[in-house]
Amino acid sequence: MLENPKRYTITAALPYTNGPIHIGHLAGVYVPADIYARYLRLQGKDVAYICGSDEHGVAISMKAKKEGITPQEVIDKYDGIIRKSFEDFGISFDNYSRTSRKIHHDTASAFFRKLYEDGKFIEETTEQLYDEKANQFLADRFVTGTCPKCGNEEAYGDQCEKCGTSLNATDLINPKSTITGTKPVLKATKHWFLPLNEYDAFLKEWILEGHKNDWKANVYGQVKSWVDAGLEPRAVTRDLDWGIDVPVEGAEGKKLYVWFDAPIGYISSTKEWAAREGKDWEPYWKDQDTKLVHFIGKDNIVFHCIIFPAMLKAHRDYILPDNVPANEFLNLEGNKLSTSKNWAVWLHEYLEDFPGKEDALRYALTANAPETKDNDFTWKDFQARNNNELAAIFGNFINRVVVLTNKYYDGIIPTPNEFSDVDEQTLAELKAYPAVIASSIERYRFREALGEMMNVARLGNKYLADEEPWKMIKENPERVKTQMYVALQIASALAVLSEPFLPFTSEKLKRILVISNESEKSHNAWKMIEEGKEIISPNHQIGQAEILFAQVEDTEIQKQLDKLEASKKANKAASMSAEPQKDVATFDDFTKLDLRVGTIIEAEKMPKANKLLVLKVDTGIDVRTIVSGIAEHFSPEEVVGKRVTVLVNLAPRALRGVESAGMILMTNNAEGKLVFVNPDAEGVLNGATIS
Ligand code: B3M
Ligand code: ZN
Repeated sequence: MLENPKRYTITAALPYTNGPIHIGHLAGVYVPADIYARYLRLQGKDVAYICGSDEHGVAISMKAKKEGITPQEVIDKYDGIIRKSFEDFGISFDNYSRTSRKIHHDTASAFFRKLYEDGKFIEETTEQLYDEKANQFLADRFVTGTCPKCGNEEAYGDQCEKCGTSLNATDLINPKSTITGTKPVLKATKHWFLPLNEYDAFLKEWILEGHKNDWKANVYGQVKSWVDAGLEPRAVTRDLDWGIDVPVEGAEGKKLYVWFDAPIGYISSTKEWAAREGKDWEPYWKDQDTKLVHFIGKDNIVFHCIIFPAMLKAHRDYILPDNVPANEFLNLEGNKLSTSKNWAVWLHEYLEDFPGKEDALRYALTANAPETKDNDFTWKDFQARNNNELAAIFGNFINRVVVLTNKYYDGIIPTPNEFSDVDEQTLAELKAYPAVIASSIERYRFREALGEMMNVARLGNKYLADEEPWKMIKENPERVKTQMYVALQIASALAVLSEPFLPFTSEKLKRILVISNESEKSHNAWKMIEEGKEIISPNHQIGQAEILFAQVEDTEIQKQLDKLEASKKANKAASMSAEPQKDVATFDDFTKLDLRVGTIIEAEKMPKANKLLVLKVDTGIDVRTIVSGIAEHFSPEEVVGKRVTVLVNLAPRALRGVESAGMILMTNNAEGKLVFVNPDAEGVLNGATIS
């Protein structure tokens, strides 16, 4: 672990531009990385916080096919949404680039060429599945077929989602191209592989021995199990039509594997930033005194701890990450987050639904961060965190201090008298917090750090509650001056210490307390608190109280829960597959059936039968009795007056002694509920069988 580095390069995983950002991404990557970057800047450190859109790979091509637009349209759309939502949410990237930009294509190509020229790759020709109709090789996800393990007929080329086995596309029985539906053939193709097996000793020494104690157990454990299982050469090129061209002869029509180019995106984004800022990018990637930290989710560990480091090592002049504090996953209301199932809280939607509550989400996600195990986000917890913690503890303390200062002193900070023991002790406690918070942040324990920051607000609340200046003001106004002075020191410390976690609140609080962001004081504020120096001094004029954290109301929470409920229904509908078509009926067969529109005019339960209703139906020809097996789904009152479709020439038959002359047509809606045939009835899907 690098102590006191000269500079920091902090990367956050480049999001794929095939969908917007959701709370899982935020909790796992962007919020912790942002806390870290903001904290370091407050220490006056030299920081490059780097990110950008990951715009290559099969995920993008698939999305384009699905939406019927071009890959370029897909990436433009989602890059726009993602970029704006990050900005509105206060994620303080120094640069947010795109891997579709020229600077990245150039950087990634040059990287590949260097390794190629230095003989770091092996070339191999293998047989891959090829769609002759579409004239293209099929990436794993473009092939489905029968899983050789469990017989699931809809397994993908890389994985069977039924039994979880990871597969090669060539393992599938009866493979089918998802592009044309045809059966693919095997065709030889040449690719370049990075021989990871040759990096085995390097990885063992660097991570397994070198980072045994400072890397998170979940990250270390995953790396160890990969290395112990034995590393194999990994293809770094693909037969695809979307991506960066492989820049060597004999590679026409081939692209770089997305996981080869994407991490190089960190480097190109740094270059773009440095050029704009008039800096040199190289020390941020090549100087041994730079601390490189990758923030990622756990599904990206192998790429950041094994493959990318092997690439950097092969290039010979790059530094390696000092740490990769990957997080576990965040679930939502007990279920796995899923883009395709729309089981998510989308950042851009959150920002619309909860204007001005950016920090409430940052807080809830950090307080409940999946740092050591998967965690669950629930809307109820979110509401409680905002109302019972942010508003009731932090907001309440600030409000009391600002209101009382205005009430007693017209907002001018009083000159304290002699400190009591309690004052001395409170100020001493306050002084200790910056180091405690810093230590947690530097060990990537952000939820712990957040808890300590909130303890500063608790300290303030306790001080006021014990001292009760509002009772003292009549009998001993001089004592109250000291009390309010102490409370104001805590409030101004909160304005500074909350900045990494709650940047919007910190800014608002600085505005209320009139702590200028530009001033010398604000820049060194963290250190000043540590040294027990004043951030705001006697005679300083503060502003009026404002609400820092508005309540989150039950109705707002219910609205979000309803949204999720709607996703659940839609998923259920999508997963209900239509029954296969029956045997062909001739036109003659069809004309034998006499279907009429009718109205149910009377209904009663068949005695001693749970399922049957005896109906009187006006068919337009006559009024007849029909016995229908719908009593478990409808009460007699419900069906009277209903317009229905009736098969009137069905041979009559007696049910429990009542003759039934015809049949009323029914179907099931997406939730499996029996409904009368009416294609526009709620929830009736295409393919619903009429019977
Ligand atoms: N786009 C994967 C992901 O979103 C990927 C990260 C790239 S980081 C270089 O999970
Ligand atoms: Zn299977």
